[in-house]
Amino acid sequence: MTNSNSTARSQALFEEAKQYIPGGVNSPCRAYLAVNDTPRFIVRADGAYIYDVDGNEYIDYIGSWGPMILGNNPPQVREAVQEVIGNGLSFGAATEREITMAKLVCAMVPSMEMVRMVNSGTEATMSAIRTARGYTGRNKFIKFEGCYHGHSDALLVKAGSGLIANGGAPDSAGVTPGCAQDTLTARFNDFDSVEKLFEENRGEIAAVIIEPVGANMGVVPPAEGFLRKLREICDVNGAVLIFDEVITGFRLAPGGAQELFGVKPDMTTFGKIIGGGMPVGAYGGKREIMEMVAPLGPVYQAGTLSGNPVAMAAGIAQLTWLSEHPEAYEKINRLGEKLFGGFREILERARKAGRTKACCTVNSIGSIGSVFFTETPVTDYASAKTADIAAYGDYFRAMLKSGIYFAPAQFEAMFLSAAHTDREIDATLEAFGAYFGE
Ligand code: KE4
Repeated sequence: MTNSNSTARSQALFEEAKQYIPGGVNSPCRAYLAVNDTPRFIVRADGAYIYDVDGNEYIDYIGSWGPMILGNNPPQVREAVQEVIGNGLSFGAATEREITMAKLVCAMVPSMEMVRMVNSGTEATMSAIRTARGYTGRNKFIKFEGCYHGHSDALLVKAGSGLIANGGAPDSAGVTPGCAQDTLTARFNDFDSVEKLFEENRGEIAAVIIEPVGANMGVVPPAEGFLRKLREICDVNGAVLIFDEVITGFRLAPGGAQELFGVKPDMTTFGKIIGGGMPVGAYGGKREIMEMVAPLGPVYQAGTLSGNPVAMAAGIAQLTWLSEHPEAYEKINRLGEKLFGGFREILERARKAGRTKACCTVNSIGSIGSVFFTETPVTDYASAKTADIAAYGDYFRAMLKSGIYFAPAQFEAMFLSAAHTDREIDATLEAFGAYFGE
């Protein structure tokens, strides 16, 4: 691609946006603050590519932060939306398509016996915690430092993603001590820290919520046996094990991380892929737990646009295609291996050649991964935080100039899609190699 790399139009739009929208963006992850650059305003995306308002074309490794597993603007999803949009955008009433979606999710994810649609991952995790509290009659729950589960108050404690993008505090103003007092935090991949909390809060812990693969402190896979031990300690203590599979769901396997690792949670939360790019989240799991949810049970949760007919059409089209094309997973996992393995080889050569910028650690699993600018192996939040944010910013800006669109923050994931091919991977490896002096 021969990009002008002009950002004139993006800059002008950003200045205007900042007058009306906090920070000029509707989500901090898009602000490019952590990489000290101008946010690229996007005009369209197609397949493995995304295009900004200045006419620049990029190979896309964000994919709308995960939803675009089929690639951008996939015809299967677009046509499904076009088919239904003429019937009305929303009814606020029950529709058959919601049954189709619920049955599809339960078929793809065996631990799901009953599911409720919401409009975001945030709503899904917030509702799952409330349901677990209602089901157990307990107040406290455990989350893990560096994991991000959306922006509901009780979960904005030692969280990841945009909270730590700029090296900031992992907590948020406006979350009251009352809201956060029942949120206990353990360390990812440190089972002793979990055991300690259960001992100190015996009989008081309603749930453990975890990203089965951390992806909001950068990508951090679970240590061997870690998830199984969480399963066991929750069983012993009668706590609800919640897998937040907003990123890993329908991506690491059709049944998500729980299928890949063979560990069955009591509840699972979804977002991103389940909506095919439309605003959809979902939570569900064991029938006896989900029967606590209104109108059946005493745990209240509602939503004007939950199960929206257009969003359901998009999500059903994407999930149906994924469930019928297991080869898509072979492809994105192969390309992931090639890309992240290629990064490691380039860095090894750079290290051997003594080129200074080669102090990086690459974590990956399947079609997601992160390049951390630290020589420390990254296995949790503390080790992720040793990364040099400024160095990441320099790398990000250089790669963007080479037409490669990575996450504009060190503590995010990169996402591949079924629309990526060897051509994009080879071009990315070439740009990556050039950056590290090859
Ligand atoms: P949403 O409310 O953004 O749909 O989902 C929240 C959420 C929940 N759980 C996990 C594991 C997540 O990764 C997310 C959202 N992820 C961020 C990216 N790190 C979304 C991007 C953004 O906030 O703009």
